[in-house]
Amino acid sequence: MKRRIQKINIIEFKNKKILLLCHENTDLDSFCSAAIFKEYLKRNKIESVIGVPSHINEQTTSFARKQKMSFIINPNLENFDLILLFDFNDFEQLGFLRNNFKKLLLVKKIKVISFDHHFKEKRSIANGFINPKKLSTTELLFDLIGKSFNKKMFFYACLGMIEDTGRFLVGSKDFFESFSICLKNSGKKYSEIFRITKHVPLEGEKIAFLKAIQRAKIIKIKNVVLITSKISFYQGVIATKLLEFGADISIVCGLEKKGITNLSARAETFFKEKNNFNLMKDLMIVLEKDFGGEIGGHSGAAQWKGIANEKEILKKAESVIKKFVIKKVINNN
Ligand SMILES: [Mn+2]
Repeated sequence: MKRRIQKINIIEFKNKKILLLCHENTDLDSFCSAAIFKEYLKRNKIESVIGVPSHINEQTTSFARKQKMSFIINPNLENFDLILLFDFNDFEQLGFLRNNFKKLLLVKKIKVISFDHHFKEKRSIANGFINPKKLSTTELLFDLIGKSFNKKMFFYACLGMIEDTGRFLVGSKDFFESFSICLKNSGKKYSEIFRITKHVPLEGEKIAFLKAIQRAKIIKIKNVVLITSKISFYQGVIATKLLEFGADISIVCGLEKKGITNLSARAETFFKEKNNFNLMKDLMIVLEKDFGGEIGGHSGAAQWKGIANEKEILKKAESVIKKFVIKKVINNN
């Protein structure tokens, strides 16, 4: 089936009270996407407000401060009649706003549109502009409204693109072409933009990483390297780091507060594309069938969250990967 090319119809945004909502623990991709859209609406003489559920990460806070961009923490949803979601489409990522949001959908006629590059799930909040082939939401916006970008918007787009590719650990021809156009028109040096995306690990993160390394297990299936580890926090960040240690696939699992187990996985781009491997389809959906819970992410980075014994679910994940490799991977060189 050919993908329908979606276009923004600016009339739909006129005379509405618009909230541009970022996901909880807002990162640069989510915030910059909202900022790009705010600028786009402003250029069309439409006012809007950026909101974040409860927490915005340190990097994004300092960026917003330097750019003098205002945003509301925990906005009152009732004040709006059009809510746009940036870089997410899941009730889970609404943080403290979740219950109010759900209630409001039931009692008030409120329109929600999502701009997202994560796989759409059955439980997703809304339709909208969703394309899991895009590596960042800012890249998605560039495709959609790039023709009306100004300097600032090009600059913001670069940030989301660097952030979400783990500083170019993944990429594609289209992606780099778009990035190059954005950089050229941003009026910024590459080094300036790159510096903003630099992630300085917190003390707890460093300790968690060292512990995870101590506990790591290297499993070789044919010539595919799977690295697994167990840790109660920072599973996603650590799984990403493990790819740098030569893993084709990494899985980090741990029991978090309130008895919720989190299993995060990453797949190396070359391996993933060569073998047509997709963490969502080939791993998370299988885990969801056996263990219930909730899954999210895309082909190269995904997570499972729910109630399960960490040993059991990790064992299952390992066996799912083993089966895939034995069946589908011919030669990984
Ligand atoms: Mn993103």
